[in-house]
Amino acid sequence: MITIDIISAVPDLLDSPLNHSIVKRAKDKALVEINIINLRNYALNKYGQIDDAPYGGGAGMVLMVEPLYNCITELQKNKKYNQIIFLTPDGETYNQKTANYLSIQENLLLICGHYKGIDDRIRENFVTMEISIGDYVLSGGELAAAILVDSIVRLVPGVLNDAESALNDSFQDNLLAPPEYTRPSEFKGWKVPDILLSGHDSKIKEWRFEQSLQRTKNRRPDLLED
Ligand code: 6GU
Repeated sequence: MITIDIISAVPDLLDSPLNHSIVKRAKDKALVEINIINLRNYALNKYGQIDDAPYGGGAGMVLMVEPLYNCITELQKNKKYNQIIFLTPDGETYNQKTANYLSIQENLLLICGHYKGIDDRIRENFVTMEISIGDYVLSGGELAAAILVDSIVRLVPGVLNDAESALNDSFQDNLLAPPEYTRPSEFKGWKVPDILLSGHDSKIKEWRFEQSLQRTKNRRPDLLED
């Protein structure tokens, strides 16, 4: 069982993505536990303050060190985290390899910041991994955290059934997935490739591999260099 705790100042942003589809099913089957911790509960005053203007000036607000410190240390009383991950555009770019690694951990803590960030002392003293989901800026780490959780959960044994198996996913073997079709076999004159209707399993497997390879060469040649 993997437990993922997520610290957020905007927990509502995580609601829908973590309560539908495969992630929901995994939670219902008790294959994963996901806890969302509202940073506001660790606010310093009755106004619910958790952020402040940056020292040295500049626009935007920074999440303060003390609420985060209190929140993290309280969570650490109950659990030893394998990784404490800060979602940030200046982190290491996320990929399937990192998803695979995270999916075999027991306890993960994700920290979502404002786009402007968090007091760096939290990064210096608690954070063990910094992850970005790509070279663009989001308003906060929540949507990135939802993406991490989704990609991790689908890799946890028992979450996907055989038909959905993550082994067929794009990237799992550094190849993009082949094209897929379903009924009808002909629509407006557009035909499904004959081979897929042939019932010849080994030929179909070969065709799919060839398609995967071609797609990867055309679209993502960088994946083949690894
Ligand atoms: Cl993880 N956070 C934010 N705020 N922006 C991002 C990101 C993360 N990854 C890419 N852009």
